[in-house]
Amino acid sequence: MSFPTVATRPFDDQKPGTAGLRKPVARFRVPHYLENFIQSVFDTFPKLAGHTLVIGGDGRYFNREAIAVLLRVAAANGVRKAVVGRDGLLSTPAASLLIPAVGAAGGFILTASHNPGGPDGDFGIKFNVDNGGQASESQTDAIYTRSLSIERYSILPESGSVDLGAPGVQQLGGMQVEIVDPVRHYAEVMQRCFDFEAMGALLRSGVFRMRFDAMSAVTGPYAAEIFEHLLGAPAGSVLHGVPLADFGGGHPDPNPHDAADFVRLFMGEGSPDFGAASDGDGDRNMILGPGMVVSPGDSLAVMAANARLIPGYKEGLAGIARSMPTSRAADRVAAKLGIPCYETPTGWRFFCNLLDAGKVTLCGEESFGTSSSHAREKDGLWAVLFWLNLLAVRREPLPAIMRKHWAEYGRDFFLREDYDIPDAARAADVMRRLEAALPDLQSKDGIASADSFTYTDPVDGSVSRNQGIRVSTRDGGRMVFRLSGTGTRGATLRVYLERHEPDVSKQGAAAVTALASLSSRARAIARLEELAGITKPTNVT
Ligand code: VG1
Ligand code: CO
Repeated sequence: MSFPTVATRPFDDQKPGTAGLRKPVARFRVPHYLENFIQSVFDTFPKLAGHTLVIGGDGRYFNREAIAVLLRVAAANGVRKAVVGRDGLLSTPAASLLIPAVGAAGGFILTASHNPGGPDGDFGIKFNVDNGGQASESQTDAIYTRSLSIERYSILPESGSVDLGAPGVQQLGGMQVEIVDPVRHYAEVMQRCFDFEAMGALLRSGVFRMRFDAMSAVTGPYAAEIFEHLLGAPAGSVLHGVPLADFGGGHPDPNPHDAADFVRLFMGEGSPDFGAASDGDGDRNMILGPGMVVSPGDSLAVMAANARLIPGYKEGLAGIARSMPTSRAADRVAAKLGIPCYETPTGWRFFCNLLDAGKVTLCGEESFGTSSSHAREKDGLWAVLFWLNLLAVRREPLPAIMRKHWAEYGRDFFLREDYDIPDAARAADVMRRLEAALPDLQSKDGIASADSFTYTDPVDGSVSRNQGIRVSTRDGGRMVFRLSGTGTRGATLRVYLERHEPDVSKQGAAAVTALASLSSRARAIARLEELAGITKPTNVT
């Protein structure tokens, strides 16, 4: 069969970053831009023809228009069937779970995650393969290479259209389009992982109050169904539960800076017992209790230490993996359990080989992302349910669980400092000079080691270089420097700080206080004031 093709010219900026291609909406609106990228994926993965694809997004501005184009290009490339979330919605973890469940050869997830949405905001698209995980680095490199030489794409004429709000099967050219409930399959998987009876009893007990902030992004309908409907939490437990195209003007990143109002709810009298927030596409989670935000590394460590209490993990863990900038709290738990702990570059795709090979059960990232072998993406609501299940079994307040954990393993104070540097070339220069200074740094007083992180995948042997600069101090501190790969304007230097504190009497300090001297040391090492005129972080989370 032959399909209508359109002549085009390559764009030179379609290299996917940490998680897919992200650009301002205006860039995606340039004629042929979106079509070129999608066709580059089909050209790189010719086996998609004749198979099923999963499609959905975080509901941000331009989601529906992009899905309409994607469906027309998919149909013209011979895709047999597209399974699409109703109204074009699917959280990243829900899409990831649906891909293998429906036997799809892959899926497109339309999201720029935590980046702001709206006509002046960002849009994004990522391609996931048949196991539900993001395309690997070598695969995204191949897509990018293809995008640099593309001369035509296939697309059905404009007249073909699909009603995204109508559940059931429709036809687009030779392709079937099935519109599915975005929540149902996801909720079923969660019911297999966790003890819904115990969690429901806790939420309905009247003595336990939970608040979940969906940040006006995609998790609203998932949280309402799971917490309020299936588990019986009182109505109003879910805040900002309606997905909005511009996230209500907010920045849907669950961290103490972007979710400051929500965090304040927990910092005084009358705090809820448990809180959580999720990001734009539902793959991240921030966990809170009275008076505290659980750091990403601590969350992973506590999950690992308590995994056997949770039905889906009662057999124990094969291993743990954490991204390199994530604090080393999980390493201590792994050592005690006698299981391996792997250190990978930032970006969830680096966990997938380890998960597929059965080497790890839990994974965690430095930006409030956690998940397990149940999926090939990070999974925000899964992590919230893990904690809720834990609280329902241990019947102890969250702060008590944290204090006991620190008493046993020591506390790993952790912070991420973001430095926005409007001139991307200058930011690259800061990193280049830092790298050049490594040999000098290694011999400096108080420095235990300093290197640029290279990752060799233990499963397929692939090597990923320049994944961030690590500097460890002799007193148990660590600083990590890397450039953000998800921003669309200027550059952001991320500096991750951590320090292990075994002394229980000092574990109650605020992380900003405990890490203050490491913070100024990091600025000096990167010569931020001298090279970029920067004296303090843009924000700290
Ligand atoms: C950020 C986070 C990283 C995460 C990535 C994608 O990347 O720091 O941990 O994997 O976003 O997550 P970067 O390169 O800006 O630091 V998501 O929730 O945006 O899909
Ligand atoms: Co996300």
